[in-house]
Amino acid sequence: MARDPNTTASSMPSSSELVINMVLVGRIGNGKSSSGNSILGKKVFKTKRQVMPVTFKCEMYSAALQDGPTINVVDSPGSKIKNERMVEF
Ligand SMILES: Nc1nc2c(ncn2[C@@H]2O[C@H](COP(=O)(O)OP(=O)(O)OP(=O)(O)O)[C@@H](O)[C@H]2O)c(=O)[nH]1
Ligand SMILES: [Mg+2]
Repeated sequence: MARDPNTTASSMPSSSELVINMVLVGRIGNGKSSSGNSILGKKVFKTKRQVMPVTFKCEMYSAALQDGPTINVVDSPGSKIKNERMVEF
């Protein structure tokens, strides 16, 4: 994305003021919750190796990286359909 040439460095947020929001979506058991734990650097989302779904409702946890952005991660229940078909909706 092109940056506004009138934007000065002083008006840009520092990395510690940045907030990154992400939502994890995908098929059941494809590692959404595990990925969320890795991204946040802590084990907050429940993960399990099983065929049946593990996550049944959306949950959000956050982490503030030292001198870095705040990251909000929303984990979601898995889809029963293939990812390729999700983009058709
Ligand atoms: N080998 C391997 N295993 C993974 C990876 N990511 C997750 N797993 C394993 O896959 C299993 C399911 O991971 P979850 O993170 O619970 O998957 P999920 O997408 O949250 O599952 P649901 O909540 O049921 O939709 C766990 O036993 C994880 O340890 C990966 O990148 N590689
Ligand atoms: Mg899960």
